Amino acid sequence: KAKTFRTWLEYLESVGRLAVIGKKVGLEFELAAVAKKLDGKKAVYFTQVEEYTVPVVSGICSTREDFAEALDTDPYGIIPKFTKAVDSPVPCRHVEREQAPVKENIIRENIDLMKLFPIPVHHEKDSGNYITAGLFIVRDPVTRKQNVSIHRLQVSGKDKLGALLLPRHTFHLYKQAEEEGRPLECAIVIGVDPVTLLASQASTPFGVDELEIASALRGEPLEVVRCETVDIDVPAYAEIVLEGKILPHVREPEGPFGEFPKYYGPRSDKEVVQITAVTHRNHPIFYTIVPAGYEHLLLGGIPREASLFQSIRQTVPTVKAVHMSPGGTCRYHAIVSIKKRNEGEGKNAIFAALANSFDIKHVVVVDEEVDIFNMEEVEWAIATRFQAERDLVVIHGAQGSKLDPSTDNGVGSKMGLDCTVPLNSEPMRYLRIRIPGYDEIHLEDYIS
Ligand code: FMN
Repeated sequence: KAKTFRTWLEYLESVGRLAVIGKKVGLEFELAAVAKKLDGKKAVYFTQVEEYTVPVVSGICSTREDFAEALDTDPYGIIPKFTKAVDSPVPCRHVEREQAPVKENIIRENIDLMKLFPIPVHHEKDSGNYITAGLFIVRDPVTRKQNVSIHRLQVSGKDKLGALLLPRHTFHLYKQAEEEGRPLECAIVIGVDPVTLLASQASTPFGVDELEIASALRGEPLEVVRCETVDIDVPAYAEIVLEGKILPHVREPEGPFGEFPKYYGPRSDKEVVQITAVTHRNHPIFYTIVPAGYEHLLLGGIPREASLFQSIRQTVPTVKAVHMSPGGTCRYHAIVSIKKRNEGEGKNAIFAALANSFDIKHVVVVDEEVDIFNMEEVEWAIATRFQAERDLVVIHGAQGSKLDPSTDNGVGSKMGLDCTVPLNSEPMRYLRIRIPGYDEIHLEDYIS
């Protein structure tokens, strides 16, 4: 069901999880507002966006269950499956242009992105229309390995985009090219299956191609096809591909833009992508991610959890599960459950979590019987098992997220709460009250 963007939409429709909106919606705010109302509930398919013939989809995976289903597992199976795929990528399979639906239409001249596609304006103070769900693919000229990530893209002209490239892999390859005075070729892929979408967010060592992680997750090689004007391979069943190059020594204003922490990222001079060709399927479907919605948060959160779990396991082998909670933007808050065997391990888990990613700001460690995906349970553990004097860890002046407005340009404090029960405590003291037989009671048997 999750083989392509379209098969996934068909599946969602067949199980009643696709809201089809026939009413005409505006590109500015209205589309994003309706999609946001359905966030965490249903995917949405807008058939009529202003006068465009191209429909728009959003929210293809906005719950943990959605991602689990796309990956053919349950919510607790996501992290092990993702970790395994990151550890053992599978090469993609090249297909000819004739076998690639994304080549059904090829545009090389007079490209006007806003005429071609309904690219929305999402938030009040956004600087304009933004592509938020494009898989941004570049290639390392030395190893020939590709790198995939998502970058917000401001429509800055008919065939020009402004990009935010934080200092990670894409940025690194771009700087290398720029130092040699050449542009960096890229492809922006819109509308892929949810598994490939999730794979794009894997935090891997430099040199790993996220499309190969997608192949591993899918259990079969992803089919890819070479671009028309750049030396990049893209998923053959994508809805839309924009080919182009990031220009060397060019920076233009981009932003502000409403970001994942629910604040605006500032306007500044950023890299510019010149589009060289557009290819798309017949009757293409445009796809947008409403920033800071569950889809956006989970896409970043799930791969982070996989990496966090591995980091903690090195120090505390009995770590049971980790959760980057949506209230903490799926970036800043980590909830960790462990089976404590030695006193002090709760604190070790805090250190390991804070060392995993500079984004992690607050860590809560609980015993394994606390359901870390239920935030009321987590709060209960803080309320009844935590004493600040004994269980609190605070570190000042560490690097954090620059998008957290409470930091001083990223520099701020870290905090860990060890809510594990002392190993030597008297057994009744922390025994959770329980009504025998509760789980076996079905109310239907009692209420007619
Ligand atoms: N990262 C950026 O650097 N700039 C962005 O504008 C940006 N926008 C994102 C939008 C969405 C919807 C999502 C899910 C992620 C976004 N990210 C952005 C995060 C990167 O795509 C992600 O960290 C990726 O794993 C980086 O890959 P790399 O380390 O291989 O370059």
